[in-house]
Amino acid sequence: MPELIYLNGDLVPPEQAKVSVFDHGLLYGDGVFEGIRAYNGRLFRLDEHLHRLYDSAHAIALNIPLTAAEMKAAVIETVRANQLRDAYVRLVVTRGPGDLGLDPRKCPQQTVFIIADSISLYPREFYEQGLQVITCATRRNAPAALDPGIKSLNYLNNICAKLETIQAGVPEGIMLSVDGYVAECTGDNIFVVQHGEILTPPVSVGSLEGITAGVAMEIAREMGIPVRVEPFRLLTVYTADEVFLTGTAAEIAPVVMVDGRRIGEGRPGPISRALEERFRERTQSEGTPVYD
Ligand code: PXG
Repeated sequence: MPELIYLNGDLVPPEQAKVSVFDHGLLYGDGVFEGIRAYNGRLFRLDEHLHRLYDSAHAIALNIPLTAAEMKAAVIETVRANQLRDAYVRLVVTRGPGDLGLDPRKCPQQTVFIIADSISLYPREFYEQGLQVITCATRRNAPAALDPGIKSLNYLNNICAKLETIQAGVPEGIMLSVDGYVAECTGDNIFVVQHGEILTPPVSVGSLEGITAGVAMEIAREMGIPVRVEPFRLLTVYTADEVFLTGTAAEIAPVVMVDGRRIGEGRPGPISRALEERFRERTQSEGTPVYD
């Protein structure tokens, strides 16, 4: 449990960090969030996370009552107040308390909170042996209904898919678009490796523009591995040489089985391994310092 939570400008103990039952973040999922990690006393890709937060807020006409610079300072202050070097930061902005109707104009004061907690890591076997995943029956939200590029508090689409993975006893699940293209996983982006090239779906299929995915593509290009961003179907996943997932929580995680089909040799492949290693190096040396 963290010692202090940032809530609307104050750092308060967790038992005092409470929001109203009239908050539209709670009543309607009307709000946006980010999940950010700190490694070795530095916030990894903080500016990119803040950029995505402000873009998501703008897309739903949500006013964030802090400038990006003030928000950045608040995130740093919260990590520092909890004396963390390796941390998971959850930054949430909701429409704020209103009445029992959808109308966002009834919410004069947005709610901002930041939780900085110690990180709970995935088991080492996930990375050493690779993950088994399934394809979920729940399709990813159609961009025309609710664009998955908006990191909103409406995560029921992902939670319904997550329930399927729990039922199947696997840690993650692939989500397809309504028309059957591979979109992403419940909380990660997906990549396949085929004939020495890396392939990932465009966000237009219906996925979040992942910050870890961006780093993985940067590293791949530096290594001279071609990266293609194109729509593909499950067959491309089943027949891939390698599959891996990227996300702030999972980092870069190799996949070795999809719907009972072995991927490649059934072990994490060389490109996934190389990306994982270079990603770890970056997380240890890059980022916005929390302590100076
Ligand atoms: N797709 C979805 C739907 C996500 O929610 C990603 C992709 C990966 O994006 P980033 O920017 O993190 O590379 C996410 C992010 C958690 C957790 O606790 C989930 C995410 C981030 C942090 C923590 O499960 N999802």
